[in-house]
Parts: sequence; structure tokens; C-alpha cells
Amino acid sequence: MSAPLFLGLDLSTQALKASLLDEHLAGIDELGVRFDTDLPSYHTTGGVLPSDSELLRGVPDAVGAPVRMYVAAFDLLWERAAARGWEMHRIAAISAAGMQHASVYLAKKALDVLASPDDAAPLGAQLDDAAFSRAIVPNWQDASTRAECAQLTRLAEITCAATAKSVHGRASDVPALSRITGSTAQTRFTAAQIMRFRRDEPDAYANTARIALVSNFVASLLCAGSSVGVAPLDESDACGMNLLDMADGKVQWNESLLALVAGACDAEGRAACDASASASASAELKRKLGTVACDPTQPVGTVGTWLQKRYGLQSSCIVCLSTGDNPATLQCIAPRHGEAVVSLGTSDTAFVPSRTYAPSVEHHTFAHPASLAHAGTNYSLATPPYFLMLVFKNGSLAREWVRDTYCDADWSSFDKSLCRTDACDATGFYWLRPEIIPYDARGVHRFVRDNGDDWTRVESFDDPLANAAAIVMSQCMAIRVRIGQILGDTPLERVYVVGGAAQNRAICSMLADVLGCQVVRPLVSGHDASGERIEYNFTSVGAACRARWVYECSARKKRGESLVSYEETIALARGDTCAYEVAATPRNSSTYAAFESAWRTLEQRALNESV
Ligand code: XUL
Repeated sequence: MSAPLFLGLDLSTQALKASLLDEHLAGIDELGVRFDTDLPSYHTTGGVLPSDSELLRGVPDAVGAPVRMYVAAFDLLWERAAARGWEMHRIAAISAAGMQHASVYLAKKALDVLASPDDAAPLGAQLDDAAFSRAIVPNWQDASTRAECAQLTRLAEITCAATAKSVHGRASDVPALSRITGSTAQTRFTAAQIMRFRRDEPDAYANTARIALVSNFVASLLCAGSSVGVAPLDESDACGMNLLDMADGKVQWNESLLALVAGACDAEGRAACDASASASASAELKRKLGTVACDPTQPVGTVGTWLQKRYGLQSSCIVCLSTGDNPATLQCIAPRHGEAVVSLGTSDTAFVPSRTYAPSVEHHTFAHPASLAHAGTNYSLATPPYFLMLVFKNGSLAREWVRDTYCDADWSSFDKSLCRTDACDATGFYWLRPEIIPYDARGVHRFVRDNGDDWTRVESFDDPLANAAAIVMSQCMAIRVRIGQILGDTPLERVYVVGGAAQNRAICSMLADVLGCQVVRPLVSGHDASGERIEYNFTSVGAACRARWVYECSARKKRGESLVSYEETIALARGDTCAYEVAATPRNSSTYAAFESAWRTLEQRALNESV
């Protein structure tokens, strides 16, 4: 029997990608289907419908995509994999990642097709319009649900007032919804999205047999032609719904929020109908959502007849729980307690593993995708049970604005400014779009040091190039302060940097100096079909790593052995292969450590002045 292969999929905003890895997690091949260019008949731009599309029905701030495009992409991906000559019979386990928060609405017909598809025909032809109760599904960029968010926030305040006021003794200035679900109300999160759908399209909601996240929808497609039906939700992904109660160390649906989303009560907690109708509305929504699986080592099932007969996958090929794209990216890099991942992209994002449930107004708290903490057994201390996600909206777009406005639209002038030695004498806040951290901060604010600890707000710097150092230092400082608050006494030992700006040496050096730790770039390269070495997609690789872990755990379970932690599996599989390269080591971190307190005061000043 030839060595097993592991497949990870990633259904993201713009493409469906697939990474095929060998048992040592080295890349064999990677391919993808881009929605805009490979499936032009769906008329998407950047993977979503243009804002003036009639299909969005004029709903302000709605962002969506045709659900059938995702199925067409799934069909095309397998066609392409077969054309590349993938050794399908060697694929031992598959897992997928899906863009977090986005949801899919299946009508009864979809369940029939998933149970017994025509193995000779593409799934797209079978999962037709009648198979979905919602043709255009919300994307994570959708912001049409502000009213629903306000209601979720209100109901959580009322419920919390009636019960506990704090979580694990944490300060109660954390909004109640965040204390319960790990996040403040978010327009893109699934609870608000389902609520708006039920309100706007009650018949279509009634016609919905199951509601899936993108991740378990893809897992269900992999199982087409088996008894699985709709795969369960993954705990880590489902934390991005504003619907799970994470507060008491378990992860389960919050009954009050569920009732509000189901239409069984209003935001004041008053029953919207008689008691039995309320109970049945809540039970109905619970049925539609299905179960949340808390043991990622437990396979969903095996591939169904559709993949077996059409593409030659083995009936033993394991289908694992699929998770959200953020948890999958975390899985790919597998930072330990005391480490963090910083993604410098359109927005700057940080992932920080956490040993405690740490809800806050500023970040999201998700269950860790590789933790067994909520699985009931085999609690492994090696994997922290949670991870926190921080999103700073003004990332690369703000850096590019500074480059274009003050650095002759030239990265090398921008970078030179970052090497200045007087970087702590001028700082700035460039909140070009309303910021998330700090919440709703706006505008551009610049400060220069007069003397000692006295700072003056200025309209401009004498040297325009100083804006480059000011923005990058301040962005890094914002990350330093929040990670420091999260880690408390634990020192930050290493940061994995990803995203476009991870290739910029000057930015990585500043990050290392400000954070006071090594900054490394994860290496997830492999080969493409022509044998050329290429960089792989972190998210689909992260999904494939889960497949490798689940395969290992299943083999051990069969042999009656105990489970192995995710980190150990990955380390054993990779052997000595270095999983990262050093991008920068800190040189003068004490300067920035000393500057932290002044910078925080300046951030508060800028915030007070931002309207
Ligand atoms: C995170 C978020 C995005 C999507 C992208 O909360 O909304 O990162 O997950 O697919």
C-alpha cells in the first residue's frame, strides 16, 4: 500500500483552494478555482455580487454570493485534480476550511441529493435552485444586520442581569454578549444573519431544512452518497456565530439568544407568541442548525459514493470536521502558549492562543481548533483551549495611504524612514476607516515629543517621511499592548508573521523591536503540478494538517492506544523540517518597552479627539 496523502480544502471569499500533502506534510500539489474568472456565469467581483446586483434585493450593506457557485467550484476542483493525475486512491483523509461566519441554507431536496446523489453527474446539476432555500448567501463582509445586532446585545444584557454578572471574576465592563458568546455583536456573525433572513423571508426560512456554515457544508459535499447527510458544525468555527454559550467552560447553544434568532421572543425577552409556539420555534432552529461537534479527532465519516465512483477515492478515506478559515490558519502555524500569529494584510489580524476564556470588548474568543478541552475526555494541556482573534481594520490600506501621500508612492523611501533612531519622538494614529480596536476610533492624529513626557498634537510632521515610521510603530504598538494584556506575566516568545507585509524586512524589523521577540515567517511551500516550488495557502494546509492528525488518532484508536496531541502529531510528521524562517530579531526593544505607557496615553488622547 503506498504512503497516505492528506487533502485540505479552503472555500474562501474569492476561490476554492486545495492543498495535497504527503504524510510528512510536504506539499505535493496545490490548485484552485477562482470564482470571478473560472465561473464567470455567476457574475461575481472579488467572489461576491456587485453591490448594485438585483439579486441583493436592494438591502443596504448586503454582501452575498450565489450558493450554487460554491457547488460548481467543488465540481470543477475535482475535475482539475483528476486532470492533474492526483493519485486519488492514496488520499487517506480530507478536511476543509470555510470562510468563517458565512452560512448556507439547505432545503429538503439538498438532503435527498446528499443522501443518494447520481454518482455519474456533477453535484452542481443536482443541487439546483430547489435544493437551497436561500439562493444568495451572506458573505462575512455583509453589514446589513445592525438592527439585529442591537437586539442581540440588548437581550444579552437582560439575560446577564438576571443571572451572573461576571465571567470567571472578569470585570463586568465587558459587554454581556461578549461574556456569553466570546464576541460582541457582529453584523457578519451568523446569529444576526439568520435573524434577518427569518424576518425578511419567513417562507424561505420555513422551507429551510438545515442551516450550515460554509465549513460543514463542504464537509457534507465530501460525504455525498453516505449516511452522513449534513456534517456537524465545528466548535471552533461555530464560535463565530454569536450564538454559543461559552461562559461556563462548556460550549452549547445559548437558549435565550436562540429564542431571539428563532423569533420566539423579542429583545426584551418577552415571548413573541404563546409558550408552546415559542418552544417549538426554538426547537425548530436548533434542528436546522444540527449539532456542534467538540471533538475534532472524531471523523465526520468517510467519503461518499460520489467521490468514490466518480474520482476513485477509497471508501476508507476519512472526512474530518471542517473548521473556519481563521481556526484553520491557526492550525497551520500551530503557535504555542506565549506565541502569536500576526497577519499583516488589508486588515492587521493577530491570533493568540489562550489558556483561559477571556472575553473582551476588543477581541473575539474562539475555541481552539485543536483542543480537546470540550470533548469530555483526554484534555490535553499541550493545546490551549481557546484562541483570541484581534482585528485592526486599518492595516495595509493605511500603510499604502502613507506611502502614497508622504513617501513619493515608493516603498524604499517608506522603509528607510522605519530605520530612524528617533522613532519614539513622533507617533501617529491613522484610523482612515472606523477602527475596530479601539472601537470606532477615527481620523489621523499625530503627536511629537516636546520634552520628556510632554507631547503635543500636531497637524503635520516637519519631515513628511516621519509618517511612515509613525504609522508602523504605532500599529506594532497597538498589537504589543493588546497581546501584553492577554498574556499577562507570560512573555511573548515568538511571532509568526504572514500576509503581504510579512515580506517587508523593515516592517518585520520594527515588529520585532516593538514586540521584543523574534519574528518568523512560516514556511509552507511545496510543488505545483509542473514541479516548480511554490508557496502554499496557509488555510488549506491547516485543514490538511487536521486531516493528518485525525488519521493518526483514528489509527491509534484502532490499536487501542491513547490519542496524541495535535502539536505532537505535526512535529512528528514534519520531523526536522524547519517550519519557519527568521524574518527579524529584536535590537532595541527596551526603547519601545519604555515608550509603552506614553503611547497608551497618546492613544487615549487620540481616541478622545476622534469623532
Ligand atoms: C473574521 C472574518 C474574516 C473571514 C474571512 O472574523 O470575518 O477573516 O473569516 O473569510
